[in-house]
Amino acid sequence: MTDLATLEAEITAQIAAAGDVAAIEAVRVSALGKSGSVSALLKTLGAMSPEERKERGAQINAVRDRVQTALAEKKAALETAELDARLASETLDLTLPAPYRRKGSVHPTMQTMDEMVSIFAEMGFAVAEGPDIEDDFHNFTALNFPEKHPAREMHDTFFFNPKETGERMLLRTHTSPVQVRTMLNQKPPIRIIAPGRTYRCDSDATHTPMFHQVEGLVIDKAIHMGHLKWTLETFLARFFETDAVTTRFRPHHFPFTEPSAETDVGCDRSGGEIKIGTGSDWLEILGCGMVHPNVLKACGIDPDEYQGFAFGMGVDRLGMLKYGMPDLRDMFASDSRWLGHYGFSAFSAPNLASGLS
Ligand code: 2NL
Repeated sequence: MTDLATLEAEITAQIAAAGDVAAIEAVRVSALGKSGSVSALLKTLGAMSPEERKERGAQINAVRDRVQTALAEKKAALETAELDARLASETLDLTLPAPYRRKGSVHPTMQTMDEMVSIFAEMGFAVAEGPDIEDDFHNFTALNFPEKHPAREMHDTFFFNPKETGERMLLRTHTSPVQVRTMLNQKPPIRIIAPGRTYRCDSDATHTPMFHQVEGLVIDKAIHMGHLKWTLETFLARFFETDAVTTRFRPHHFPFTEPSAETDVGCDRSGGEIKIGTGSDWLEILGCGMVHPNVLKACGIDPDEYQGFAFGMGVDRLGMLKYGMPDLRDMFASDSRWLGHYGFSAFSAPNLASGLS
């Protein structure tokens, strides 16, 4: 065996014996590094005759190339093995129970919704529900929205891709379609609330793309705005758990009611927080009005025989107000510390007999 063949055999044995990437690097330095064994042989070429150099040079270069290839292959194999070992040792069984589980709680929005439902239920309202995915008729047309109303635009409403018929479904922008469906399906007298999720293309400090509403609808003979005012004042007094609630009705416009009003509650903002039932400030809290005759007609009810009132309020906003949560966006961030702090016990469902909250 020539000295070159012996050297190659030695290096090959070292490569085979290397157990990790660091050992392979050490072999590479000792063979191909600046003062490595193969490099030292290449340095001897200078002293040779041209013919000898040509022959030896080719032999040494061939050894260097084979050593280089062997090093790269072994390194790749070792890296793969190391990764496999890590993957095997770091496996996480996601089906195992978490080491610490926070006790679940009722989200403040749902607590608020339950409170509202229990107050209206005691006042004789039935709860109505409907689909989150609606069509144009139930969400807009039946509610007297003009063809070119801005709420019908892409930038205000989440539309689905059109069906083959060209019809575009949408995510309901209010729970009014639930009331439309009720009017179409049952005869007056009607006394319902429609609690649920609603959706609008809107996201900033005071708006989330999904929010919760409770709407109310009363249809009967000789219903007037006095009934509306009493209903809302009675609700607000019970919701805020004080008899001192004052209200103010400001003229407004909704396509689906005539006349329409926005309702403010009397409050005090002087102490850095909002207190309901005292003070000389006003806070807008809901919208309401007498159901527009066009809406009654679209829902198969004769406006000459029946009248009605309707109202709508934001549940998340009312919950923030009642329970002192300062930022709307925290409501849907799923932060378990926030939920632990503001959440309610699942064993104390609100009812008027034991108190709401
Ligand atoms: C608001 C205002 C409102 C209604 C909702 C309604 C439903 C039918 C007919 C007529 Cl089917 N009206 N709903 C009426 C007035 C106001 O909501 O600011 N909501 C957060």
